[in-house]
Parts: sequence; C-alpha cells; structure tokens
Amino acid sequence: MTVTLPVVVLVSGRGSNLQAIIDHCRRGDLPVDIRAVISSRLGTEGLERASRAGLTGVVVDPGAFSTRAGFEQALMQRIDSYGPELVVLAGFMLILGSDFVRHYSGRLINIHPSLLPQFRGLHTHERALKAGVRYHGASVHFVTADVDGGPVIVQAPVAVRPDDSPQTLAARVLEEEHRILPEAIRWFAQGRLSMADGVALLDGRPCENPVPENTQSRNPAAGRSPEDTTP
Ligand code: NHR
Ligand code: GAR
Repeated sequence: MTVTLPVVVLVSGRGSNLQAIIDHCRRGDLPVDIRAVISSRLGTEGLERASRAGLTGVVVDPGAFSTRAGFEQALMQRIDSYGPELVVLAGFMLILGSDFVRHYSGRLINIHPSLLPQFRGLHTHERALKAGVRYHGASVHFVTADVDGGPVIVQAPVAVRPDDSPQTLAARVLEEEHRILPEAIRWFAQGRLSMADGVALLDGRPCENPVPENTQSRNPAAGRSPEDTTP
C-alpha cells in the first residue's frame, strides 16, 4: 500500500524540477504531500512556483548567518518543523556539511545533471562537451558527505549531438531530470527505495543503472578522455 509521503523540497533557483514534482502530484500519479519548499535565495522562480501552487515557501538565506554550521542548523530545524520523511534537493546549489547529511541519511536525495560518477560538481554540460563523451545525462542519488558521490538510484542517458551547445544539451538533459526525479520519489513513497550500507536498494536489490559505453570519445582529436571525478 502507498500512503502519502510528506516531502520538503530544497531549491536555489529556477525550480523546474520542483514544477515537475508539483505537476505529477496534480496528475495524481505521485503520492506526495509537499509540506514546504525552502529556497536558499530570496525571490527565486522556485519560490514563485511554490506560491502559484499554493505551497508553503520559505527562504533560509546562508547570508543571514555568521557561520555555515549556524546556517545548516537553522535549515535542519526549519525542515524538521515540517516533518518530512524525504528531503529532495532540486537544483539546490550549496554543499551541505556532514552533520546535515548524517541527520537525513537515507532520506535525502539529489538530482544531478550528469551520468555519475562522470562530471561531479558544477558546469557539467560544458565539461561533457569538452570531454567529447557520446552520452551525457542525469542521475538521482542519495546524498552523502561525498559530494555527488552518494549511491545512484536512477540514471537517464542522453546522446550528445555533434552540434550541441551547453544550452541545447542541458535542455534535453532537463527533460530527463523531470522524468527520473518524480520516478525516484514515487519509489520512495511506495516504500520500495532505501539506502543500506552505502548502497541504493530498490525492492531490496541494488539499483542497477547500465549506462551506454562512454569510454570512447566522440572526438578523440580533442586529446582528452572523459573525466570521471571532480573538476
Ligand atoms: N552536499 C553533500 N554533502 N553531498 C552532496 O552529494 C550534495 C550536497 C549539496 C548539494 C547538489 C550538487 C549537484 O547536484 C548537492 C549534492 C552545489 C555544488 C557547489 O559546488 C556542488 C554540487 C552540488 C551543488 N556549490 C558551491 C558551494 O561552495 C556554491 C555554488 C554557488 O553558490 O553557485 O557550496 O551538483
Ligand atoms: C538542474 O539541471 C539540476 O540538475 C542542476 O541545476 C538545475 C536546476 O534546475 N543541479 C545542479 O547543478 C546542482 N549543483 P531547476 O532549478 O529548474 O530544477
């Protein structure tokens, strides 16, 4: 049986992944109660989307705290006041400390715009094009202290086109993000998804994400092999 899952969504900007979650909930195919949307910045499009959907939207601004630990403590208190069983980073742009990730261990997920473990960190589309990979894509993973290194839940490959710019590639990756993030949340709501001993489990079995062979560069003349770790 699936019961409605209380969720808090963290954003920093545009909020299109938040919108995808909202849209699935509206369509009735995602049993989730978005208790609050928390933005690390004032006046984001993400907050506008929350307000348009009649959701609680709040700002927890790191600039209002003298230390990072103070900010994260306040963020945790705010999140916990909404009683979520799952916390979703949807375009959240601040690295979170180990106390924070430990507190939400196994109930904190992130959508990242690459086929992890390739291209951890920022500016993934530019970096994928530079490396000349055949396939780029998106990943949903459990968040651990190892930034973008937590266990992968689900991935979606996107074929790179010869004429891609970072923008055109990002747009196709984003479509996949909007599909796999709600999918992962649905699994969690159905009680099918968990993290145990650093492994993501779906129906009790490790999540398998066969990704297309990417070792061969699209453009060997570039003289670089695809990156596999942080910048
Ligand atoms: N925190 C931990 N501990 N672990 C993860 O896996 C995290 C995380 C916080 C955010 C999202 C991640 C992404 O999907 C995420 C995963 C921001 C940065 C970053 O360098 C890196 C990874 C991610 C998000 N942020 C800069 C910082 O110093 C600030 C950048 C900015 O403000 O524009 O925090 O890619
Ligand atoms: C998304 O592509 C997300 O994967 C990425 O930022 C975009 C946010 O879009 N996240 C990161 O790069 C995290 N560092 P959105 O605000 O429209 O959902």
